[in-house]
Amino acid sequence: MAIRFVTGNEGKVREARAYLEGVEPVEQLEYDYTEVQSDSLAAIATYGAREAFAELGSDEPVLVDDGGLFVDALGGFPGPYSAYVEDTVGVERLWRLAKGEENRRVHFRTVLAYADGDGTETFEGAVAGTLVAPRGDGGFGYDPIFEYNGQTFAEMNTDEKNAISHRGRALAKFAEWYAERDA
Ligand code: ITT
Repeated sequence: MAIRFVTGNEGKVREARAYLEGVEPVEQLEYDYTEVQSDSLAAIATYGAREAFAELGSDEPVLVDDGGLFVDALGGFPGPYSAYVEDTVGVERLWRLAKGEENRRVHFRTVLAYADGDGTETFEGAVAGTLVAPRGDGGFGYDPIFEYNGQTFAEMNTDEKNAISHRGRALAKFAEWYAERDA
């Protein structure tokens, strides 16, 4: 049964599709679920997945992905507000804001929430990197300013990014759980 990935972000879908190839087909579905205000990504994703599954009808499971970029020197900013900051401040200006800091450590975190008729499960993934001046044309969002092992995420192809990224790690946990559940 296809999994409906509820998101307006095609980059997330591309990565999930590549990772889950051979496991389940992934369809993008745009539905504006309620994003509750919370510091907990798991709470935001769980609420969204439950609501989407209930409202959309059909038995097909849904997946919601909520996450963001956490800059250590800025107390974790923009964190859960990453989408808003990307739209307002922008990636280049976030870099300029943080580049004066001595500590350039950053994290990407994400929580995938999966909902079907049996309930909701969450899977978390995180990766640490270094904030750098923008490089690369691939990926999406903050990828050009996130460096891991000398390469920005925007300089990697989808499979290379999936092998180490926050989303790849969350998808790995999901795929393992999904396979065991079906067994
Ligand atoms: P949906 O809510 O519709 O899924 P969104 O892009 O608004 O799409 P979020 O609310 O989860 O997603 O916001 C996450 C923010 O963090 C957003 O600005 C993304 O571009 C960024 N982000 C998330 N994962 C990323 C990744 O792997 N690489 C670069 N930026 C990422």
